[in-house]
Amino acid sequence: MDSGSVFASLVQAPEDPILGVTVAYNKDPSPNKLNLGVGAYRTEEGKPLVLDVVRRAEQLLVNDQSRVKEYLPIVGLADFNKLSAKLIFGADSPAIQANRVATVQCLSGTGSLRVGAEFLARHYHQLTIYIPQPTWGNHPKVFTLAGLSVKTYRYYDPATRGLNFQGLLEDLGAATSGAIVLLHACAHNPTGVDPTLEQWEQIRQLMRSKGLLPFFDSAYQVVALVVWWITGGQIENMLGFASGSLDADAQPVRMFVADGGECLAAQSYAKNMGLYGERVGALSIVCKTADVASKVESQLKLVIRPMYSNPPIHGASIVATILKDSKMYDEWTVELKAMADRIISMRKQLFDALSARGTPGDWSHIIKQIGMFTFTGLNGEQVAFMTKEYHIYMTSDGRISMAGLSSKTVPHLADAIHAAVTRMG
Ligand code: KET
Repeated sequence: MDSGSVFASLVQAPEDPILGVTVAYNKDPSPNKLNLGVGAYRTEEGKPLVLDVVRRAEQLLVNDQSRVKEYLPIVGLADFNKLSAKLIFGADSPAIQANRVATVQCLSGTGSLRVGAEFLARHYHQLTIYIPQPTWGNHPKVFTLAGLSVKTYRYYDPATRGLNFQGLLEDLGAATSGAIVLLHACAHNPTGVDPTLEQWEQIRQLMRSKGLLPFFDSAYQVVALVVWWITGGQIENMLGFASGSLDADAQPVRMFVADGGECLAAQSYAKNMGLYGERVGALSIVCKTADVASKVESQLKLVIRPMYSNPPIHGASIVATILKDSKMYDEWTVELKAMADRIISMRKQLFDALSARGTPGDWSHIIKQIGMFTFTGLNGEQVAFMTKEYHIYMTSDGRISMAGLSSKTVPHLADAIHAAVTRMG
């Protein structure tokens, strides 16, 4: 009896394309079901992982009787903000030294993107934002609801399963001058395809020449870098990073800061510290002068205060505890390396399993792509088939979360892909 309800005319909304995969998975009674939808790390036993260093930081926080539950300032925990800016821009970043970075603690990556977008919609002269095609499914919604107008630039070429660099340059070259451009800082989601450093440099030059404003989404920082270093056999670099000696220019975000220009960056600690549900993130806006940065921060407070007043304290305290203690920081990178190693091993095992089955097609992209996901190239029909017949859950664009796989489940997935390709090809 809903006819009397003032909401009776509502239609049932569809589930979210990514988070809805988990909803469907949870409803499936099959003992063989496998969730490769959401990008969340799982252990070899298929269990969620809380990092040891996070447990230790939490213990320290609980034992510290001087800690209270007062409201944080609107911009969040000061230590956390400073450490987050250092993590993304580098400890010796000239922009940080010159106090021209405004950093505010936000609700994980999504909240940071939303606060940044609301700020731009109010204060930036161009309301158009270009996002890559394809991109994380939530991007267009976050930006549209904040009041920006979303356009796309070419990014991925399904034929080569690589970057459509020519298309990207053409589209950004034709973009309205001054427009905002969303860039994935590393480990592009869903494709796992990143520009090379040389290509980044060309993108930077083009964007700066047209006055396009970079907005970096950094949801996979460090995880992706660790994977990259390991695959390049340069593990020393990772340890160098822990001690702060990694070449600062080796990261796209830092290239854009080094040229003295302005940019925005949304950071998430969901994946790289496994703090998904704690909702810890930061938005940084790099400005030309300290004076502008101070005004920007004051305006960010006006965006945040009526939205959620101020951010939660627990997750940011965990992050600050780890980042400011060099021993805990090192432990964190070692645990990250273990996660990255497991993801890379899953890539190799899946590739080998498909080769062993003689599955038609070239599957080398499984080992070439970067980060948590493999963009398989499977189409919506093949994905639906795998879900129905094999109880394997993934997003309909054919993306699989490699972190959700284990040595035990690889054969089941390989069987499913083989059947999908040979029967639904
Ligand atoms: N940016 C990108 C590119 C991204 O993949 C995610 C999450 C986020 C931002 C936001 O993460 P947050 O938890 O707000 O810090 N992606 C995974 C989870 C999700 O869709 O919410 C995913 O793609 O599976």
